[in-house]
Amino acid sequence: PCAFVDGGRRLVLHDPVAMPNASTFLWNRRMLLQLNCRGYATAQFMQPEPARYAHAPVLEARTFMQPEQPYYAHHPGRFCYVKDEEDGALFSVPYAPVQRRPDTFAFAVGAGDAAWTVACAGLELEWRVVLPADDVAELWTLRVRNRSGRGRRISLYPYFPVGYMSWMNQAGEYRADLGGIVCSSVTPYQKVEDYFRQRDFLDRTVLLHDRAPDAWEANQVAFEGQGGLHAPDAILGRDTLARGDARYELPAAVLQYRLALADGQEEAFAFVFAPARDDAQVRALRARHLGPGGFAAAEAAHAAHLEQGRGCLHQDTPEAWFDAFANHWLPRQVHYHGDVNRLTTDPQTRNYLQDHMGMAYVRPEVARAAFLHALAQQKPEGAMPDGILLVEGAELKYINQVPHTDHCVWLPVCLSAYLDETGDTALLDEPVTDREGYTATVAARVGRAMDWLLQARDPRGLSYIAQGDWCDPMNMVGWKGRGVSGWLSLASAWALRLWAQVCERRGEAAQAARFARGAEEFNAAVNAHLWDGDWYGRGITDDGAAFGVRADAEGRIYLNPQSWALLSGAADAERRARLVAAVERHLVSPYGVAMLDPPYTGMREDVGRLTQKFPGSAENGSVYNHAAAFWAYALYRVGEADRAWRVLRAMLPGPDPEDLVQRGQLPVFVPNYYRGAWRLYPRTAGRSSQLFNTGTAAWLYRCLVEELFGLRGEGAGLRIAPQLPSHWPGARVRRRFRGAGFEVWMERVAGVDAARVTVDGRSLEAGLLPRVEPGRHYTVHVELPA
Ligand code: CEZ
Repeated sequence: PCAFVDGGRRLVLHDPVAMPNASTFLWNRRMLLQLNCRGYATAQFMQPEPARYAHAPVLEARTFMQPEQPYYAHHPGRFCYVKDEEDGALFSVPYAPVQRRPDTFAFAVGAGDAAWTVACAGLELEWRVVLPADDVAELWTLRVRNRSGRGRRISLYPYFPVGYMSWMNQAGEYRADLGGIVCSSVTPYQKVEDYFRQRDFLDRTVLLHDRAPDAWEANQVAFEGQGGLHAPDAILGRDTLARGDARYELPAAVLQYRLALADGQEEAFAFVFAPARDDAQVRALRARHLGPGGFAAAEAAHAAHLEQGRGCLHQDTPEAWFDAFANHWLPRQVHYHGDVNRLTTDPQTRNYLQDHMGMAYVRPEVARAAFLHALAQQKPEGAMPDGILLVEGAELKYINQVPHTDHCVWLPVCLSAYLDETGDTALLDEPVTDREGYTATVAARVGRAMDWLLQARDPRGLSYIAQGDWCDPMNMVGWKGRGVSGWLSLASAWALRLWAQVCERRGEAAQAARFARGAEEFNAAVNAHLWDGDWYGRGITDDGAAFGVRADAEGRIYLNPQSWALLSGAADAERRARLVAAVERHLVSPYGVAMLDPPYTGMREDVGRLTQKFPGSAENGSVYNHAAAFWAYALYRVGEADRAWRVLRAMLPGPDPEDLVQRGQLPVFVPNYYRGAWRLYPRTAGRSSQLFNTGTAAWLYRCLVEELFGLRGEGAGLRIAPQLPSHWPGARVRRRFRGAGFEVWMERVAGVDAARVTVDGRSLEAGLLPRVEPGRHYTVHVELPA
């Protein structure tokens, strides 16, 4: 149903219903727009909290971004009805609300735009949106061409639902002086202090045009009448829209253009859909964007911003489909996370740190600033807070009000990746002052975070979990204060080990030894209390019951402890072999590696709300790609290249059409999960969450750069140790690294028994290029055993 074009820069979906929820997203520094192939849209902008200018028709709950959002007829979207004035026949682009099958359909998704080309009843329409670089506005163009071989009389009705803006005050009207429909509202509140906070909100939603319409409608109910959205009364019951308004009624923005088109004639229209505060802002929007060249200038500026996120790797392998994704789309998704922090003002600390781990490969200067920003919020006792506040006045919300104990772990994990990538050891000596006014260097602060992990242990030497660790909804393992996390104990071990290495390189031998010893203690404690014969258990509850163990009928085996036991070094060779086999047997499914198995089918009060999630969704046994990415990374670290490749490849849908349809996911971002429970619910297994906020992106990119292609920074140099899957005869890669360029050519050669690396014709000792000169271009040849 879909194919990459333009060297992978664009993806085109040719069917509006084969993958009905397939979506893409666009963002700039201030807003986010998710569009699905049928025209439904979800937009948010920062005010400074995420806010909407197109709403559902009922009061919406404020929440974080959800997986598997339902789409329904009145869901916000961006549509254009097309009526034949002669016979009254109706269709709409892109597809909804009329849902008449077009003759041809193309949903073409680019880095900075989304465009539909739809041919129906002799007419061809192009419907396209771009975002400006730094302004909250959607810039839409509509082109219509008559291809019917005769003259046509038609009406076009761009329709932008605005929805239920407010229970206090909402209205809509056409404003000829402003050139469009203006819907106004007052964001509801009750506390007087909110008045002052909200006084300057952009409480209007406007649809501005470049060509004056023949008629309009600003009243949703009048527009639909009894016909409903499939056949609105205002379109089918009359020649022209009634020029209506909404007075404390549901507003909508509908325009009408009546056209007589000769055969072959084309007409074009431009629209701005945006929030605004007042008339002055509406005029400014118009002046900025609807003047000559406005859209083109905005698009160019936005493209320039996106170009900064192009990543550090370009690959050419036997899997062209994967290459397209990895060269254009994956770095874009990594960039999105680091660029706007998932459009929150209080990202979860672990997300913030991992998102910026990804940014280390894309825009390292942004990552650097983020690490410093996070460390300035370290608590006096060395712990990291649950969320990082990004703007003045932001508050910890939602899940960030629930105590999780893993946040310190991500400091060494993410910083060591940053240091390897950039060689920026000066960061470690940067002083960081916190809100209490206490100043300490980055290195000292991470050391304190490690000490915090070391003291947050129970008498067995295992990490307390409180109300969650990496797994947010694992909230009742330790809420009484005794439960421990096996995963976190292993993660602490790995973090301590990584940090011990950094200390060692800095000549802090005593610290290094202490942290290395701490790592061993954690590993030993997990081996003593949580090795279950074939795999590691997930934790021990407040009441002393180990879970994620053979004895459990549900949630018998969890992926994360296995992954991190490989990373932390807890598992010796025999245990390694056993746990890898157990994961293969219990967790590997046709759609990737599940996070746990079997999924829970009912509440387990000593594990928590994770067990209440629908079996196979999210943390309850889906193919949770973030966890799968840890597993892939861990497999690479122990040299299991083929297994690791299979895990990575399963994150990307297609090109097999059946797989694409089953997952419903376009290969333009990796979703946070695919449904699991493939034995229990095969019909829904594999279905994508369509949620593009995920730590997966950063880890997947890291896996490609450092492990699959094996181009990982080490001290002042570059370690070259590819781990291509055994069925690949070779690959070519271009890599940007610390200001130098590398052209790497890898191939399997018969008779070679260990990798041989030459750089500019000279052979390298143990694959390590000891010093990299910025500005230089290197040609690398790697011969791999056949
Ligand atoms: O959120 C993610 C978190 O952002 O879940 C991950 C966690 O590591 C990330 O930090 C695993 O738990 O609260 C919930 O139940 C939510 O389902 C979150 O767990 C989940 C959301 O799906 C992401 O938006």
